[in-house]
Amino acid sequence: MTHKRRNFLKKLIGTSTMTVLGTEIVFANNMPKGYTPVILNSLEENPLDTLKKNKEMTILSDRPWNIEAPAHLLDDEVTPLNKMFVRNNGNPPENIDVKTWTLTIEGESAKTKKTFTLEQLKKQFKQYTYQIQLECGGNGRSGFVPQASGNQWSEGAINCAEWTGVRLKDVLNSVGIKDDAVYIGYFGKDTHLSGDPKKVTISRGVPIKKALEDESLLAWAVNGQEIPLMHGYPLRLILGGWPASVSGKWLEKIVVRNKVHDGEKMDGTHYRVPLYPIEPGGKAPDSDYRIIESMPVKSVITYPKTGAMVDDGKTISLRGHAWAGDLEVSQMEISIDFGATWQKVSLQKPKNRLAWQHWSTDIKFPRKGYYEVWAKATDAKGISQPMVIPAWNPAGYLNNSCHRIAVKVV
Ligand SMILES: Nc1nc2c(c(=O)[nH]1)N[C@H]1C(S)=C(S)[C@@H](COP(=O)(O)O)O[C@H]1N2
Ligand SMILES: [Mo]
Repeated sequence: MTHKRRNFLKKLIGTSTMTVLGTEIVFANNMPKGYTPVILNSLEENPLDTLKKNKEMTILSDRPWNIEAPAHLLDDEVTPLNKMFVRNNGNPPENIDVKTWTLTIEGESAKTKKTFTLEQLKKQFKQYTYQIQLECGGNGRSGFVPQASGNQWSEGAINCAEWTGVRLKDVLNSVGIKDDAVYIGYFGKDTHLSGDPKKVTISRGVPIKKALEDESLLAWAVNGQEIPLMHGYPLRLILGGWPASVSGKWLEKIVVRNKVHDGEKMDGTHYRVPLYPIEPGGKAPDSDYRIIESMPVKSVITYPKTGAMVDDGKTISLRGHAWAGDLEVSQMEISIDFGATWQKVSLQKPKNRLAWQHWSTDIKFPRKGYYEVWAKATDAKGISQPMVIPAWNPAGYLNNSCHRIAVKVV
């Protein structure tokens, strides 16, 4: 229900003998002034419906929108649009006209400056589709003690959808990159929460080497549809395996830099972690931080849902996904005895580089009682997920500890 309509109803309730609800409010005279009958609250629109998101998604904040998926919603091999997490730093642009939307490539290390319409991008360059995993650098932040500042994501700021667009390298090469290029940076059309048009919400980037990878895309479609507004319509950068903050939404400009891009949220504790372990709640001098690049190995259990009740003696299937930043996942294990023993489970190859990998197994629990299923992935370099929360850092990045679910055998 719109605010207008709700206010209209409120007014009616205040002034008339109540027939708006199809019945009389018997004790209407006793209602405090300005009181909204509960029934009207329940008629209010669910913002998840308006945003075309699954009703089980969790809203972390509504200004800006930050929404995540509970782990069991991530069960699909290719994440559907309605289960993709949303991470906005500002407000999405309004009144977008795809026909006049342009992308400009410039910067001190670009040989020229060129501007493309979406039509030109689509016509002039070969199109590719890749399934790419995007994980917010702060996914899992809620696990840190003491609490680290930022959105308190649990496991669901990750997805792996199929993005279609042109290769960033094809476009950059058509503009020309100077020999001294080291980094690219993006600018999007979203607006700052303060309303100040001069303020940039976020402008991050990656080393030129990452930008020139085959899977680095300028995308206008996801899962065969136009990108939803919340996810960067009509054009976004896709740089898989790195904190998703480098995958700029509502993309209008890319700069080729002769130094590390110095855009908004490239400094301080933004997407940066201390070079060495610090005590929980501690600090490190600004010079002792590094920019997060490839994300660490991680996995999620998507079936069953935590809290599942299983009949004694019954075999059930367990499944989920695993990913490891720029690397492949080489092994997946689960434990049902709090990590005392681990069993290898079957793990598929990724659909393409930078896509997550599906794992599954069948399992029978030995007898009635409470169990936890823990899942642990190991990357191609032999590095595994930690069982406990890894290095605390001020902004709560890179919590890749094992996902755990509760199962009761009855
Ligand atoms: N222009 C712009 N791009 C952006 C952001 C943003 O706020 N503005 N958020 C970034 C962050 S922090 C993340 S995790 C991803 C989230 O992408 P999604 O909302 O499509 O899941 O977009 C990134 N790209
Ligand atoms: Mo993020």
